Amino acid sequence: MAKRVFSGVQPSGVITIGNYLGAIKNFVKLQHEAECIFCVVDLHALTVPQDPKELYEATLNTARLFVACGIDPQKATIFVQSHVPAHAELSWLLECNSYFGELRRMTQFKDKSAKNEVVTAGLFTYPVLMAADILLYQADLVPVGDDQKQHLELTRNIAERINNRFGQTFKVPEPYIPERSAGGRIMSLTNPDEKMSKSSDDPKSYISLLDPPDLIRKKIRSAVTDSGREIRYDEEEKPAVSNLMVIYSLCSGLSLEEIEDKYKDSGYGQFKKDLAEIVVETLEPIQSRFNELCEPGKIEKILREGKERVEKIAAPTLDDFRNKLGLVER
Ligand code: AQP
Repeated sequence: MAKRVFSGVQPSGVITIGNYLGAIKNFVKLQHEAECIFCVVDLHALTVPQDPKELYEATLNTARLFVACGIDPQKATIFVQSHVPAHAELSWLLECNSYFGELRRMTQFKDKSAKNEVVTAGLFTYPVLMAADILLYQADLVPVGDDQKQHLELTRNIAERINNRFGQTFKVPEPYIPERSAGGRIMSLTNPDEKMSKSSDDPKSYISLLDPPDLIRKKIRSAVTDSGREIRYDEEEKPAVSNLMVIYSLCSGLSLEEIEDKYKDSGYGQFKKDLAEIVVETLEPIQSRFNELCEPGKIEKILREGKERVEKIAAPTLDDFRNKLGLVER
């Protein structure tokens, strides 16, 4: 039987080139090898304050960008998390089988709670909702960026705990995470010690998939570099240039060695100029497909069909777990 793949993206802003290279590019690849389910995880976005109108638009745009990036709705299933109430229900059932201590150790919670004035209970239990998203579909494989490694480990622990207590209930999923040199963690353009994030307050720190060409050129021109002028891949000594090289490599298809060789006699200026053009060329077809998908009703139809498909997959797993917990049939 084909392996099942599940992953999601939060509509907490416009998808960045980090989300694309770290996760979505792999979604596109995996749809040819496995049964794929990709979700716009709007309930996750609610864990930090959102403007309702922006969230609404970002949810539809995230789904449009899935398709624009190459996910084929005939091959893979695309849907919105909140359209399938089973996610929230399973999340509660899993919360009652998760521990305060293990959630307190999650580094994303520590980072985000330090940055946000308002720390919601939802931000704390976020990783359990993520576990529910994955376990509901008995997913074999979860393609994510490396910031989600710890959450995935927690998902596996929760699944194993429940299987041990109640008998086989959930498949224990495997992570699918690229190395850092292959896009697993694209860093901020303004601070190479921080991950690129779509919800950052500083738009210069990220390239969004919908940035117009001139803005992309400007952001890459002003991206921080390291001391010296050598184009060399060295995460320790040259974190900023190494990050730009990963973006260059994944967008152009050239290896890191080929890039080093190509720029052995030039400085950062030429490298950045070329990188900007390569990123513009990579995003141009995505942006034009995105514009086509803005036609009223187009993405909504894809999302309705997706919801109907996944509801059928989710129901038996949720019912089985409800029975095992002793909840009366409905
Ligand atoms: N910088 C990154 N490099 C590589 N992969 C990344 N991902 C996120 N940032 C990078 C991966 O993209 C997928 C979708 O991420 P998400 O929307 O679920 O949330 P996130 O991981 O919290 O991403 P952001 O962009 O930083 O969102 P905000 O700003 O809302 O927190 C995931 O597979 C993620 O690993």
